Amino acid sequence: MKIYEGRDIRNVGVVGHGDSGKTSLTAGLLYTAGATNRLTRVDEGNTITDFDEEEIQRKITISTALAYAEWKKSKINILDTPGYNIFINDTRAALAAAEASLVVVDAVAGVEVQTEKVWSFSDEFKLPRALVINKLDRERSSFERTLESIRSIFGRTAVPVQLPWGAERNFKGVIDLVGMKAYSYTPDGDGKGKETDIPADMADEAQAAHEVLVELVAEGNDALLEEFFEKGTLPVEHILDGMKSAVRELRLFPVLCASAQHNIGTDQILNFIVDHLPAPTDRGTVTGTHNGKEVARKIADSEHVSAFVFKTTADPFAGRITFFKVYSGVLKNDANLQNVQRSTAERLSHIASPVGKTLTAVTELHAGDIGAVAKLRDTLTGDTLADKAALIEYPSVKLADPSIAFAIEAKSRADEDRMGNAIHRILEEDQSLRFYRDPQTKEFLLGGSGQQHVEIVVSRLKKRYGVDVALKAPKIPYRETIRGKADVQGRHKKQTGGHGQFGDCWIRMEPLPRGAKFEFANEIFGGSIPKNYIPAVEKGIIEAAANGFLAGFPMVDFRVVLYDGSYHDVDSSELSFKLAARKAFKNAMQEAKPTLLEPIMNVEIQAPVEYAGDLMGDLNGRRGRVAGMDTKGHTQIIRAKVPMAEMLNYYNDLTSMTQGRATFFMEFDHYDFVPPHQAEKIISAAKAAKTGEEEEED
Ligand SMILES: Nc1nc2c(ncn2[C@@H]2O[C@H](COP(=O)(O)OP(=O)(O)OP(=O)(O)O)[C@@H](O)[C@H]2O)c(=O)[nH]1
Ligand SMILES: [Mg+2]
Repeated sequence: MKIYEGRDIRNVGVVGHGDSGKTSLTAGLLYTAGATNRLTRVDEGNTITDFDEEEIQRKITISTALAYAEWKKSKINILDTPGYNIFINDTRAALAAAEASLVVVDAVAGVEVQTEKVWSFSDEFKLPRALVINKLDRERSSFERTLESIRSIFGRTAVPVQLPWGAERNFKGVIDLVGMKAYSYTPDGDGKGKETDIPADMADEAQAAHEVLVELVAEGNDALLEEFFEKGTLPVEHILDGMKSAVRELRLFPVLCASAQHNIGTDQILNFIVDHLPAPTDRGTVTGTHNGKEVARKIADSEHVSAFVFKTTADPFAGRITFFKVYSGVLKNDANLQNVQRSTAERLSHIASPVGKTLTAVTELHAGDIGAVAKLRDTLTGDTLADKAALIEYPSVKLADPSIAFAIEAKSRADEDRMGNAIHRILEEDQSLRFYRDPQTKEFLLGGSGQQHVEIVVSRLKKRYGVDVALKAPKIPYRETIRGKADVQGRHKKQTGGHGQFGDCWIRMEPLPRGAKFEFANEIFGGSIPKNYIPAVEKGIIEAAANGFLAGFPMVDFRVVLYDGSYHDVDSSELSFKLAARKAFKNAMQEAKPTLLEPIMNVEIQAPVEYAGDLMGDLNGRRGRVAGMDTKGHTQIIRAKVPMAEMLNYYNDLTSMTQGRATFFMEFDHYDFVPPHQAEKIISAAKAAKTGEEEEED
């Protein structure tokens, strides 16, 4: 393929709420630019960017995919990102490689929760952006209503640069408000509009919209503003120039029109991307660190090579594929680079420009371009690859932590043996997953952003690696503690022929604050217990505490003081003192008011404001305590502390309460007392389980 210089490259993230038509729009852009020889469709499972088996089956984008379109002597790298809340982490990670975003809005639904989310990601990366009102062919779609919802949330600097020509079934093209021309399209055609004059019945409307646009373009630029007031309008070249800088300075967010389904408007969008969105080189420099100091690197071919890895995929056949953005220098095929974070050398053989799952080989990639390479050994997402002569480390994007975890159980011994390895490969690909073993419950836990996220891992384990596992709700890691004090003796004495066993200790036990775990103090003076047996007493207490008292949960947050005892010259041993300590522990628990502790989660919910009342009521029923509320646009944010035991099915409940329009995140916060009546149930359930186990063992 042709080699492009940075100034002729555009890296565009196509972002938006789930189902708004990002993948379909990408398909339209690729077809119009001649990158595919027909219009591919999500519903037919043949798009370039939703190529993964799970994506085809579920008809949703799970992970960002890339393809490039060549248009007007430029290379447009399109990042087709996920829109569903549980995969939105991946969208954020992908935007690290973009200079601009195209925010797709469904013309029926208007701005939705994830539209606001991707807007805030674009803010975070300071990306110039345009909005595409898509699905204008659909029944009950409305350009005006959608524009209204856009402007009410993102402000009046979101302004149309096009108007739709026709509506719903009769949507046939767009009116360009800069050049003041109309473009009509053949539905499902080649995406190339036929230029005509603006139809007479739309002339007034177009003129009014033109003036609004021109005024906004002039607003931030004194010279233009003066010219505008003098002449009442601006020449096309000046509008174009003014718009270009207004878009780059985030003063203007142009709104375009499309039907991705029927490939209407796509050539105008490609023109817009090339003409108005910035090239990577326009950004000037990028900042990284070297030896702990901040350094700036020019985005230019003349610099030493450096590249940032923003994505990794793990294909069971092709192996690992690394996606990177060349920030500086010219990356030649077969280059030897240093992985800066891991201090290892990597050879980049067969560098390529990705088109979905296909890798188009290239001889070199210039500063600002995006590329892919297979079979790197140590490199993972977030790493920097750089010329040894000029090392630099770019900051990686920190992803949100998982909001939900399931216990994962291998179906057979063979599955168990292979499970860990396979999961680790999947984790390389998706850094928003977590896999770990709960030290207390001994369960393997898989954390993700939602149930479907974790289910996809299960499905991939089976299809890609032949590993069969089942998901279960995780066990709650309850703990035990005490609320009162005790002062007791523990005595162990056994006489069985030969020499016997004798240990005797006096302890005080008292509660400690939450999180203090365990303290042991020795206050024996005068040798009532010889020094060498004292560690055995401590060990005995620790061992007994690990198995709890009430329901077998580990006991925490208490202090034991050993202050007296007695021993026997012949019969005493470490074992006897350990056993004496265990007895002392049991005796102490009778007095010290043992009680259960449960994990309390920090929960943050984001939902459209109209659900706030229902959500608060529901949290109440889950023993939740609301800690704060906030509104952002149409989104209500609720922060609460809720017992983990009440949150096991929250993902499903929240989805049905809000028709899937809410997201939530939770993390462990602290342990707190279980209310008595809940505690009774937990204790009797634990006892029942224990008897069950013992019977099985018999
Ligand atoms: N009528 C109509 N349907 C469309 C249009 N664009 C997309 N669709 C349909 O909307 C559905 C979702 O389209 P996608 O392209 O998968 O949407 P997406 O934004 O990529 O979805 P996610 O990646 O899952 O967030 C599909 O059934 C498309 O056929 C459009 O312009 N008009
Ligand atoms: Mg998609």
